[in-house]
Amino acid sequence: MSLNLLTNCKQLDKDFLYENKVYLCNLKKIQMEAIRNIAIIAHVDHGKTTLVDKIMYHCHLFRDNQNTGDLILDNNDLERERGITITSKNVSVVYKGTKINIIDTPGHADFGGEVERVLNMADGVCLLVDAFEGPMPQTRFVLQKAIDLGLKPCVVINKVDKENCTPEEVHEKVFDLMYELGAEEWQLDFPTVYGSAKNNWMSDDFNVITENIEPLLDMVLTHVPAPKVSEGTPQMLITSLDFSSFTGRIAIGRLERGVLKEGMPISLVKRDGKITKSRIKELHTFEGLGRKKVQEVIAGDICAIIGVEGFEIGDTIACFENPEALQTIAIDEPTMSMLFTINDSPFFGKEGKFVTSRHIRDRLTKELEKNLAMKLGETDSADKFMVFGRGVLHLSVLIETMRREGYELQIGQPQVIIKEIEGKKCEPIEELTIDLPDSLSGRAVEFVSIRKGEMLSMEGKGERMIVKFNIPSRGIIGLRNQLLTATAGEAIMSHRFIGYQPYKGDIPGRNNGSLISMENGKAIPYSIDKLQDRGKFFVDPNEDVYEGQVIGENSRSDDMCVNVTKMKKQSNVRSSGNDEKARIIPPIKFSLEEALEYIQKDEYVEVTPKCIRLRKIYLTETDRKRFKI
Ligand SMILES: Nc1nc2c(ncn2[C@@H]2O[C@H](COP(=O)(O)OP(=O)(O)OP(=O)(O)O)[C@@H](O)[C@H]2O)c(=O)[nH]1
Ligand SMILES: [Mg+2]
Repeated sequence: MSLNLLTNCKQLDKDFLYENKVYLCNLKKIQMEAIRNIAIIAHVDHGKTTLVDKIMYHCHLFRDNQNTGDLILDNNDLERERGITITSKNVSVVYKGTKINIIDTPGHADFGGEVERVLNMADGVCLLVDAFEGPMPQTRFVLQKAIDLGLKPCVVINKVDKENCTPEEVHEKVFDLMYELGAEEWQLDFPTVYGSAKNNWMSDDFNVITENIEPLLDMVLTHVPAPKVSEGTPQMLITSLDFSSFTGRIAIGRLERGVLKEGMPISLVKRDGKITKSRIKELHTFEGLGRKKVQEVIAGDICAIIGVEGFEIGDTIACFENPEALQTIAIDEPTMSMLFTINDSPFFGKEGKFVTSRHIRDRLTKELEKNLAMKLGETDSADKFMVFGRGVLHLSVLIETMRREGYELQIGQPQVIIKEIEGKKCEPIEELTIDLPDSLSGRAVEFVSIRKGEMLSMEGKGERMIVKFNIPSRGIIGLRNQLLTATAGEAIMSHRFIGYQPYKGDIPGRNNGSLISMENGKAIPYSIDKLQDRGKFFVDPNEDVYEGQVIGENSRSDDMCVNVTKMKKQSNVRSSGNDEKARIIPPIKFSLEEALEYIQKDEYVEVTPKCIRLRKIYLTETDRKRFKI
């Protein structure tokens, strides 16, 4: 945990009592029917979490002089490091006597499953759109889900402080998009506010800067309907789960109908219709950043239930005597798979705590409980698991989390899921948007075309160009790296799955082969220096390497075995050139995603709490020849 975050947390703890008092005072004013449940949805980085910060400040969840920092809800390590939201979060505020339950959602396409799931708790959405970028691929995806679920959209055109932004045009585009997505008339009649979450203001008119974000909150109160509550026995769809080491698993969802009470017996209707009986031990509602124990919850509110056993997301908590199930949650299928296997490299067990196949299986099974867009498949070996997900980032976040928890494992090259549809081999296709400096757009088109992408449109915006393509998901793997290198980090790309289409033919792989270590031992600086004209290295001088490890990239297209463990021959004569003169170029260090996108079919990424190494699946050259992959 970063130091900053730690101090933040301590500060939060200290002020918890104070906040609770303020909160309870506010709460007294609430009439229970005054509830609004909203989800904040948008494309990645359009400012959702920043806006939720400002809402929390405005509704006095913190003391005026309390410094809680930015992006309060992006509170796990990975979210902080990457500056993106990965899991959705619930908070609640009280505004003008109404309790607003707010669900902050992730914007990256790989976490779309998370958004689909939590939208089931909302009655309305705040759709944020960047006033410069306009609707982007994920805007479309999340809006489609919200429209399909019959939620009321409220539009927030954010970042109007940006230079060259076009709020009016963006507003029109949002309308067109909604129309295209089949919104009904009452949805098309959406209210809009403009503003800058970062600068803490929202307004009905983007030319009129206001003092705060009240216009947005007023919009929510006026236009998002209070939860529809029908008469009858209790019904709650379990939409999320949480875990506490004291009380075990906690079921979270919105109570659709009836009343739930502490100690009450209930029925749990599983997704497949089976019914088990259970009892509610404790009930909580969301209050501020945390939760509060309550005696009873009435329909419309979002609550957390402790004590129900054997539940899964998508099950219904219903009346003990006459249980009636709600429609369960449907989520789009995964499009990508990766092989997870135990680490069998010579460095096995040196750096990790959890290394056996049972450890890995248990951890993966636990993940499936809450990560609905992920699936687990068996293989012919007890040590290997096929994990299916929505994209490289979706799976790599899990791998990175496991690595930090002390797991050691190896991952195979990401594969897209190929399907046979009407006798034809079909593959997932995505819409890809690349936003880059005008002068470099030619390069981007070239890269994408090689990867079987077809250009759909090209639109200039100031000095930048927005190019849209349809491209097989296969072609996207590794593209980000290539584009960033070619554009000196200037390209921004995002993609969205659109459907399956007939297979587009072979896509050429990496141009360069691997440099493979021939021996176990230390990488001697002298040897690295001698081999530098053969390619680029991934290992540091004096790092331990093993036979079969991929230690660099060959400048040619084939693989080459090299010996970096060779010492310089000792001689009596002092040579004029010695080791100190060796000028070793710093090695290339891959992030986990880069490594996963880099490897070939016959390679693994070895992931341990300390290292990310690349290796050949078969470590010796004879094996590689014998079992050609
Ligand atoms: N110029 C400008 N920048 C903003 C505004 N609102 C947010 N940002 C910046 O945009 C970046 C992304 O903001 P976040 O709030 O993390 O965006 P998000 O939508 O939560 O992103 P994900 O959760 O990863 O989808 C941050 O650097 C913010 O400071 C705004 O109104 N104007
Ligand atoms: Mg966010």
